Amino acid sequence: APRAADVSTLDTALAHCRACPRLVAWREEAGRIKRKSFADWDYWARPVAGFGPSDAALLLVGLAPAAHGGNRTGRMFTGDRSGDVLVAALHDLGLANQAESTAADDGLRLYGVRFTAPVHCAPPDNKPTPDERDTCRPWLVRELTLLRPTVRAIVVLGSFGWQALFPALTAAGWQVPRPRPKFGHGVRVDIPSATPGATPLALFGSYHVSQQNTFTGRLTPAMLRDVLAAAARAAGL
Ligand code: DU
Ligand code: SF4
Repeated sequence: APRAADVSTLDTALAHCRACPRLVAWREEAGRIKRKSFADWDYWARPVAGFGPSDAALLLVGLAPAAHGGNRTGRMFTGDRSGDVLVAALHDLGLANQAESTAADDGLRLYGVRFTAPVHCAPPDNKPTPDERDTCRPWLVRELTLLRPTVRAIVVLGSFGWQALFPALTAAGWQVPRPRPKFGHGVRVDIPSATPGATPLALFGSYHVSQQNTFTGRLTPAMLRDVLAAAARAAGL
C-alpha cells in the first residue's frame, strides 16, 4: 500500500501502479489503438491521479478515467464529455479559472476543489470489477487521509463511487453511518469524524456527469449546479 507523505508524492507514486492486470492491458491497448480523432496523441496510458490543490476543501469522487479521456490526456475529467460538463459547472460557480478541460497543459486551475476516483485506470465499458475497486482502495484511503485536515465536503458522482467511498472513509478515520446511506441525486449525509472534536464531512450524491446521463436529461446542468453549490457552501468555499 502507498505510504506517501504528501499528495503530490502520492500522485507520482500512483503513476507507476500495475496492480490490476486487466486494467493495465486495457489502458495500454487504448493507447496503442487510439480513437481516430486522437490519432496524433501520445496517450498517457497509465494510472490517472487526482487533480487539484492538495489542501482542497471539496473533493469530487467519480468512477474511473475514460479510455480516450483521462487515459489519453493524463488528467482526471480532461478530454471527454464528462469533463466538459463538470468543469463548465465548476467555472460557473467560480470554482475553476476556465470552463474547458481539454489537456493537461491547458491551464486549468481549481479553487479549493480536487477531483479523484476510486479506480485510477480506465476500465473496459467503464466498469471496474469489485476486485479492481478493492485493489485500488488503498490509494483512495491514503488520499483521504492526506486531505483530512482540509476536506469538508465530498460530492460523489454515481453509485459506483458512492459504494466504493464508504470503506475508504472508514479506513481514513470517519464514522460511516450504519446501515450505509443509499445513493441518490441530491442526497446529503453528514459523516462525523471518528476523532472527537474533529470536523465532520458533508457527503453529497449526484448522478454521474457521463453522456448517458447528460444527453438524456437525467442529469441537467441545473441539477448538477445545485448539488455542487450546496457542497461548496458546506465546504466553506
Ligand atoms: O503544484 P501545485 O501548483 O500545487 O499544483 C498541483 C496540481 O493541482 C496542478 O496540476 C494544478 C492543480 N492546482 C489547482 O488546480 N488549483 C490550485 O489552486 C492549485 C493547484
Ligand atoms: Fe493500480 Fe488502481 Fe490502476 Fe489498479 S486501478 S492498476 S490499483 S492504479
